[in-house]
Amino acid sequence: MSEVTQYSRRGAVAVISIDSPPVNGLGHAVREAVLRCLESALGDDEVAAVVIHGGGRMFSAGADIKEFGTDLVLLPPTLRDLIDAAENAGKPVVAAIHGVAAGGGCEFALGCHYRIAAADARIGLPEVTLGIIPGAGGTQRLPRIIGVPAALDFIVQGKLNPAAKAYEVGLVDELFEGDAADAGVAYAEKLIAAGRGPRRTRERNERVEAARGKKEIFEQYREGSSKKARGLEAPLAAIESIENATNLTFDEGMEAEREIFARCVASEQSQAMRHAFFAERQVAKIPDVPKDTATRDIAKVGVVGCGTMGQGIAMAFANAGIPVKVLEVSQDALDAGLDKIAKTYDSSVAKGRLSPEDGKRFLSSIAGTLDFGDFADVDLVVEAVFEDLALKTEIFGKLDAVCKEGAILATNTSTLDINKIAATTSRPGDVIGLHFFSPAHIMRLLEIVRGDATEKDVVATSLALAKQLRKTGVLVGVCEGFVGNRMLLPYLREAYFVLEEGALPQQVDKAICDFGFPMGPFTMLDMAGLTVGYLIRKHQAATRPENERYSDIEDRIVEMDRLGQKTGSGWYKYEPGNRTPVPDPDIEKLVVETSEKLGIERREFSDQEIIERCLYPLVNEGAKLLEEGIALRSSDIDVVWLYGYGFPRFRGGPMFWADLIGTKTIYDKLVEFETVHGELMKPAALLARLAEEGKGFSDL
Ligand code: 3H9
Repeated sequence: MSEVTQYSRRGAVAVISIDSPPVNGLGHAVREAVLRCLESALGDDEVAAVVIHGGGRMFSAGADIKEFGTDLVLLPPTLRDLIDAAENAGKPVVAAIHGVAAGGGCEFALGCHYRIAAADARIGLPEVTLGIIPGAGGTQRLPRIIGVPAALDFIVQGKLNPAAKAYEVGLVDELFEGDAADAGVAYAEKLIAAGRGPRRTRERNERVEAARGKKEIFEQYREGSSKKARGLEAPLAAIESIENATNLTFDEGMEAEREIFARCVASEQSQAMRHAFFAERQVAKIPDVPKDTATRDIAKVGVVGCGTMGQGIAMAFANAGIPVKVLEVSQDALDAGLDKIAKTYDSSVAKGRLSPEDGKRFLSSIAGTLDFGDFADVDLVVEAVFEDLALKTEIFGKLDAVCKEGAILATNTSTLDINKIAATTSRPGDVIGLHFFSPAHIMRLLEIVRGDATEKDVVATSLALAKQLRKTGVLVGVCEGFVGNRMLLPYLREAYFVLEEGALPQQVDKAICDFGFPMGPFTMLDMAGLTVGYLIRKHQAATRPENERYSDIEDRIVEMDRLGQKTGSGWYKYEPGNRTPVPDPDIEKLVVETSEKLGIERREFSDQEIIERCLYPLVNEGAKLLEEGIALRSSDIDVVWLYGYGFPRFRGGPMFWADLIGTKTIYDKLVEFETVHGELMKPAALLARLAEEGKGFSDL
């Protein structure tokens, strides 16, 4: 017994409970305590079998990720020492899994002689999602238990699998309902009665031998993985280690796994992915809004506007089991919007992404209305109409008049000043921005925009709501474009300038894609449609300094009625029914003519230069957002870009990536850019300070 374990005896069965909330991570103190319990059990003549289970919510979430990169990982007993001790035990050891057994937690169970799992448990080796491979024998033991093809699926996909699946492939021996310790003891008693002894995974060679020399299994898997997990090192490293299990002895395979794990854990990709893991958990922690802040109940929701955004928002709520009323100004507009929603569900059902029952249920929880009076009983309204301040304030006036006291009034504006909107109501404390990203029922990011007067419980409710909608909510302050779109602006601006100076859209897109984004800026623009950007630029023209450089190429494309994918052409052209962008000689001509008109001599661009030109100004804008307090933390900015804009996870987000490159390198380059391209490239004061102090954004 210790602070992190409980030890008890039930007849001839010793029960070890791992008791280290919140997730029973196998940090050094836990490993040491569990090993001590195990030694006690094995040294006790009255004990005939041992059960290991997790106290609290789960068996174990695996190694303590915070220990990576510190000496604690290698401080004995290591996780491998602990697992070896269980496997080498002379009495049967049973792992009784409930909740989650992930990573090292699952590996611990694989080293036990028998495994049973609660029917609703989830089991897996998600290490690749952290840029590493299972490093405590998972790549050697799992294929010995479930065979090579299934082990490849488990380890390379890195998912937490339902217990039923784990049972089906033979990872667990039995499923149970109810308490894990009770089930473990009952199972152990059955083993004792049947005279079953230890069953050591390391000795079960049959299934790995079956795959010996069969290179094709692995080649095929590598090919698939390079396509699906473009640019990622860990899946390939995991395949290498599993292949070793088939060709080497257990001990040799373990040694090779240790080396591959060490290589992965030290890689920039793993550092970045571990950063992302903690960043997305940190994001919900708001210094002045404590975790126990009471939240408001959100049981019924209203959405104003049934255009593309309104439809997606309505579906996001419906999919989370929250009934929605959607308001439009005319019956025609309402019918068209609801019809589109029905079609979207039909298409998800047809593609097998949604069961017909769910499709029906979700659709039936969305009702239409033309009457603001129908919002009298809703707990939250999200306004999702066109970006026009006068229109929005008019709507908020109506909402203010009809909505019940305590209802949250949210706007989905992506550019407008929420404080101005709030000020026109009698309840500015209830007003907040909920900035969804299109398609709103799919995209994970939700920017939660806190106005000057927004109440803390409205912030807390919005963060909880994001979770309920299975989204990642990031709290940001009021400014034009908030965090995401404000940083998008310099990124796109430089992409246009680079065209004027010599590159072509397909070259810029390829460079950005090779960097790891799912698509480059021009493909993205075509997909999103060019109209909104056009209108925003026209709106901004009034405040743009006269001598500021401005690229009008995209305006001219819009004026040619090329509005993006939906019209069959934009920056690229598209074959009917095909979303693949095809480079268009007409656009190349337009680009070259623009350079001529501007008197710019076109030149070659390397991919590296494109990355620096487009992404350094994006980081610089991030620095300004931190200076202004619009973003709380640099890691919040990373989360916005990971979830809203496809910034490659293996680079951790723009601010983490900037730290890896070095703030000094980025600052120096921006200074150089400023001398050539002018004021727009001027480094932020914060970036200058960090560069001078030799610090990164994560030091803030
Ligand atoms: C590994 O095992 C390597 C081995 O192969 C080899 C070693 C040699 N470590 O997610 P939650 C924290 S690699 C440290 O909100 P949920 C988390 O940050 C590991 N901390 O709960 C949060 O902290 P805070 C492989 C961890 O119920 C708190 O616990 N394992 C770890 O929504 C609650 O977490 C994985 O990749 C950890 N391993 O989800 C599994 N796990 O409260 C990683 C969590 O301060 N974990 N924390 O913000 C998960 O996927 C989820 O936590 C889990 C529970 C699904 C288990």
